[in-house]
Parts: sequence; structure tokens; C-alpha cells
Amino acid sequence: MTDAGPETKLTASKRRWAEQGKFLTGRITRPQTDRLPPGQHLVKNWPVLDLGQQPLIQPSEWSLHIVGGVENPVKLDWDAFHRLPQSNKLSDIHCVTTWSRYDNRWQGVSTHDLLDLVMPMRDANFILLTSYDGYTTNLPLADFASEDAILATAWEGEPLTRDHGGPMRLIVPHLYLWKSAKWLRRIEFLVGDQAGFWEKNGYHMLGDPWREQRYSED
Ligand SMILES: Nc1nc2c(c(=O)[nH]1)N[C@H]1C(S)=C(S)[C@@H](COP(=O)(O)O)O[C@H]1N2
Ligand SMILES: [Mo]
Repeated sequence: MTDAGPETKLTASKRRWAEQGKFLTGRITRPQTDRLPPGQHLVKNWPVLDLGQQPLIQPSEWSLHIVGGVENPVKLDWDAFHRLPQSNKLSDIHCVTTWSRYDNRWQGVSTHDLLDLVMPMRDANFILLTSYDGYTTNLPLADFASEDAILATAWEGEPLTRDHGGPMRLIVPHLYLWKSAKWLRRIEFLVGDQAGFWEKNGYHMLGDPWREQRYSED
């Protein structure tokens, strides 16, 4: 025990987040010449890609369920979600089908603020996302916690449209866009990595565009 007294679960979680945040900030900073990842080309429009079922969710019927390895599991309705701190982010997006789109303005709840609320347990190092269309995808908690990651409800100042995942989708801009679940409904914290839909169908477990992690090597 230190002079500052016993470390509570809360301070331990927050301290760990501060450490990981620092680490991530260093890791995702890239030189300007490296802005377009290998094998990508720029588009000005924003293509729509999904499994073909675009669920229609009224905000009154919407909820986000946080489950698994967290100190504070929650089910947030639309109002509760909007009472969380709201953030703005600017980021580039990169789709595995080789298009990239620069300078997207997002508004919503940063994953940092969500993590502050739910407080992941020490051994919960992976995330499995489930969406209203049945889609699933997985990523490491360290990547979910990236400074640029946001649970987005608006794009370019307008509510996120249904075809792009409205009313709310995840954006993790430093990974290929298939990790950015549209119509997000559930976030599960796991000890081990569990493959989602595309990951079970040959896509990479991480999906870093700068390392061209498109498909798994097997
Ligand atoms: N719920 C859900 N999220 C999803 C998908 C999906 O089928 N369902 N497709 C993923 C894939 S493969 C891509 S490339 C991006 C496309 O997002 P966009 O249509 O907004 O460009 O969404 C990702 N998120
Ligand atoms: Mo995709």
C-alpha cells in the first residue's frame, strides 16, 4: 500500500487507460506522406457496403448494451447515450475494397468516454461488436480505445443516415472499415479474441490498412 492509500478498482482502471492512451497516441501518429495506405485509392463520395439488410431503428426503440468483462455493465437508451460527453473527431476511412475517403467529421461519444463509464476489467482485452442486422466484428480493446475512435451519431453535421449505420455506428479509423460496425447494438468485453462475421470468412483478425492486413494468412 502506498502513501496515497489503497488503489481502488476505479483508479486502477483509469490509470491503466491513461497508460494505454499514451501508448496508442504514439502508435497511430503517422507522417503525412503515409496518409494513403498501400493499395488504396481516394474517393470523394462515400460508398455503401453491408450485408444487404439495413435495419430501420427508431431512436425510441434504440439501445446500446455493454456486457462481459466490465465493472459497470450498462444498457443505454437514446437519451442516456446523449447525456454522455459528446465529442467531435476528424478522420480518414479506409475500406478493404481499396477505397479511402479523407477528412470525415464525426460527432458522438468517444470510446474513451464510454470506457470511463463501464470500466473494463484488467483481463478483458478484446471486443466483440454485434449489430441490429446480425453483423458481428471483433477487435482488440487497445484499438477500440484509440483516441480517434467514436460511437458516431452524426457525419458532416447531419444525423448519420440509415444506409451508413444510423442512428449510431462505431468508427475506428485506423483499421479497415469492416471493423466499424454500423447499427451497433451490443459491445461485449472478452478475455480472448473471438472472430466476427468477416473474420470467420477469411478476413484478418486485426485489419491494419498500413500493413495491408486484408485477409488472414493460412
Ligand atoms: N452492421 C453492419 N456493419 C457493417 C457492415 C455490415 O454488413 N453490417 N459492413 C462492414 C463493411 S464490410 C464495411 S466496408 C463498412 C461500410 O460502411 P459504409 O457502408 O458506411 O461505407 O461497414 C462495415 N460495418
Ligand atoms: Mo467491407
